[in-house]
Amino acid sequence: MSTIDGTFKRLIIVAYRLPFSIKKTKEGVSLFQNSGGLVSAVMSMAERMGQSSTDDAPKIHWIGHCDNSLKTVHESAFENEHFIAHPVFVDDDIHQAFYEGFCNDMIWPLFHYFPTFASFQEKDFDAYQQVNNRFLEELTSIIEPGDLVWIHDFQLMLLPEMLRKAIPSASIGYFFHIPFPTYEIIKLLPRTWRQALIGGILGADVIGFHTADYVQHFMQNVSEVLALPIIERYVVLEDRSVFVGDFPISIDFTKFDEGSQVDAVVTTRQTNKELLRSEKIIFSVDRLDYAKGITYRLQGFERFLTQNPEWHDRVTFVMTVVPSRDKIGHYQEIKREIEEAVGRINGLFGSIGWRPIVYSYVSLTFTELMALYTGCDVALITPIRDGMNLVCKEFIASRHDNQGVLILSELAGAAQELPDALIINPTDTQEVADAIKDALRMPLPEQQQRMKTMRQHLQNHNVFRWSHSFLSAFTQDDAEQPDLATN
Ligand code: GDG
Repeated sequence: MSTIDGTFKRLIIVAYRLPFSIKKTKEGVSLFQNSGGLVSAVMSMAERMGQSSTDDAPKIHWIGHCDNSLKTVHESAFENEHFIAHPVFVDDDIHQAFYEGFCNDMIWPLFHYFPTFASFQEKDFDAYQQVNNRFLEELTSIIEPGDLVWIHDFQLMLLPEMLRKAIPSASIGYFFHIPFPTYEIIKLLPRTWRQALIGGILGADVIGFHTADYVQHFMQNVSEVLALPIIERYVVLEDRSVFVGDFPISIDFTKFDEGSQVDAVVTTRQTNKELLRSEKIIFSVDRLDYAKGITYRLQGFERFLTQNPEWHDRVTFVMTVVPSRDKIGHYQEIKREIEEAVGRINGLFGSIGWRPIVYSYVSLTFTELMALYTGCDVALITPIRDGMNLVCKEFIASRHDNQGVLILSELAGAAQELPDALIINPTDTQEVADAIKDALRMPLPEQQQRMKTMRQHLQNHNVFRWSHSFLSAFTQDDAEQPDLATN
């Protein structure tokens, strides 16, 4: 049997979402593999493990939430060539309080610095504890000695400590995908909640964040909330120490680089160009979310149009918003604001032959997404707060032609790695308007030079390097760890 980095027997991923979506069909069920960064990274690790042994690549175990309508489906159906999925079923009312309540209406706004949007409900915290406990039950039913458990994201902050208590010798990694805020924000949480959440994460052996800032914020919270000693990158507990590091997530560079050449992408790109008939195209795509800064982005574009009439009729902003969480009030509100702004700007500046903003509220296919990444002149990515932001990295990796300009918010984690983008503050609508003008006029050699530098960085810092460096933290030399006896 091959091992992960020579140390672990099996990898168990635990994340709220399974690696595929499952649909009931007449014949049984169909699995649709999702192609997100985490799934690609994990698949490549499985392949690497297979290459280093005479066995086939071992399947990765993956624990995730599953809709109750699939409860009657036999467990053997939850398996494909890469993954063995272990579904976690949760009663509908508990799931709603956990997911729409605690996760998306409390942690998400609070951790993205929208404290006034956060709703602090005891019943939601109870549900959060119950759901983390349901994941624990599934985990303890499959875990074996020698396994490495890698837990993901803000939906499962209590799980590392729960697992540590159940199986003290377990090897546990935890990765946080959204920003980790300063203590001034965390302080808004009731004392028992903040102690439980930070203590919960500390059940892991290795904890990862996207940036050094988030690591620093986490460490500050560990000191303030739990008064635990910290030595360099380690939190020192009674009987063990926990490594906390920055591991910026990335993308499968080759998939996007090669995807740009695929026939269907080339054809769709050409069709888009013919339909839009615009000298320049600006593109953005985000899930519907107040943290993505979509309304400020529209204000910036409006200001650009007001100040630069010479660009009227010549530039089109293709803005795609992907439906998300629209049962929650703040999401419905932001959707209404976006649609009002688009209507107003198109009404103010548009003409019979020119629609300044082509807005759609849809999910794009991979081909459509690639056609827009590769067919636009400017990608306008302006979140008010974003853990990393993969869209900007995908845009760069797609630009095999070394052309195109990235305008990127300084509040996205990715900005720390991509200084060759035009970095803006998303609430400074004048800065956004100026950046749009600069991007549209940027000479080709400058575009190429900036794009080449960013592409080189992402080619080296891809998602495989991310997962590898996270997992390598488990095999660090013991000499690097703090001496517990002296503390
Ligand atoms: C969280 C953090 C962090 C988007 N629209 C379509 C589509 N997408 C794909 C993109 C990209 C992904 O969704 C979005 O990734 P982001 O990183 O931008 O944002 P979140 O979903 O909020 O993710 C974030 C991330 O976790 C990873 O740690 O970077 O900060 O919030 O891959 O391609 N894909 C398709 N059609 C669409 O319309 N096919």
